[in-house]
Amino acid sequence: MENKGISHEEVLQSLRQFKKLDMTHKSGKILGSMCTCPHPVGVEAYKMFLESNLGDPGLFKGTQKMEDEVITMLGELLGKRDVSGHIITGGTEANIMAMRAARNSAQHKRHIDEPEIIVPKSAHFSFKKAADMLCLNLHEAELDDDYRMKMDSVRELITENTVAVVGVAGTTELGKIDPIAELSELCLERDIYLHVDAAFGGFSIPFLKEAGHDFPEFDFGLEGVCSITIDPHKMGLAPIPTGGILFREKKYLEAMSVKTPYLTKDRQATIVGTRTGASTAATWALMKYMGREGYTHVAERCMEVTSILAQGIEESDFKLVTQPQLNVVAFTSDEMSPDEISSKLKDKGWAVSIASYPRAVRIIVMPHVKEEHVETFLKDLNELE
Ligand code: 0PR
Repeated sequence: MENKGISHEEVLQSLRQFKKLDMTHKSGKILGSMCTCPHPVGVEAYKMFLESNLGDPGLFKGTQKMEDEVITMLGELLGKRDVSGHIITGGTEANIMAMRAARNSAQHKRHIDEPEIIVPKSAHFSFKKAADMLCLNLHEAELDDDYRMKMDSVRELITENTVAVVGVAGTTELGKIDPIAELSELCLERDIYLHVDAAFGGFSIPFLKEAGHDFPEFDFGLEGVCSITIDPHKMGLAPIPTGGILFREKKYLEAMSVKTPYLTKDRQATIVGTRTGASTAATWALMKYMGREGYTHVAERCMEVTSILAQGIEESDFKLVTQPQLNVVAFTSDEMSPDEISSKLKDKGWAVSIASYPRAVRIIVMPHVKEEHVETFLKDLNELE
């Protein structure tokens, strides 16, 4: 750092240079991301609450009131109005919190030497972080032919040390929805904590369902579901990294809260201490502004563009890995590896990502991906050699 500062204008000039190196969602070229252009109404709300810290909520009573309202609105969306939870730093923190609540709740009932969790093979890598940090043994359940968690495999993996089972509603790589109703039944029967990772699907499945699309049950309407991850920064259009964690009962938050001696609230359950209120403000503003109608429109548009892309792939020399259930399309080719395809597409300016199971090119049709982008993409894809 220099001794003397530079002018505001010089700072801005340099920032613009850095910004030029970044890709933008608006360009339509980012095809492998679960993030999207944050909605301007959310951005405005976010900016208004930059100094509010929900880590010390007594100082920011308005923001705390908004968080309570957001949690109720999210609960309503996911089948139970009176849930407990927080707006946090994204899906990873949400999943870690859920695993912590599950482990501690089980430990309160009885001593477990080596707690275990069962996740589908398709689970997001945040569960590996959670297992590492919380000293949990992680077991991966097999998937069926349609890449959904295999119930037989889950049953086989359950032991007396199992503290949680995880199902995913909108898998990271293929957008699949695990058989949550069956998991719920099994977990109730065996008295095991069930967490649903709907980081991606939480802001679209309920709306698509309302619009008449056929989706399995996945939320608190199922008695066995103890917690749900839902990320407003993915299909909820909020600025990154806004995340959400909801618990069926307050006791799960209490099972992991610690004393906070000198703050305005005496206990805290989130992983982070100082916690931005801006994410809460953005989510509150967007849920009010968009309404169910607005979000249904966004989710339906994404599914329409997904169909156009999937159909285009089917009509080409490439092969769909599976029929999309949500707005994720994965494909392979007999001639080129996914890495080769990705690298050739990169030369044409497209940023796709690669699914690991099965290995395939993966595209997430987020709201910034429009029909015209998909058409140009398919043209470029068909010209690859
Ligand atoms: N759960 C699921 C089902 C997810 O898909 C993700 C992230 C998480 C949890 C973790 O959420 P956070 O990243 O908010 O902690 N899924 C995306 C992925 O790993 C995240 C992402 C987004 C990656 C944009 C790249 C990117 O450009 O693919």
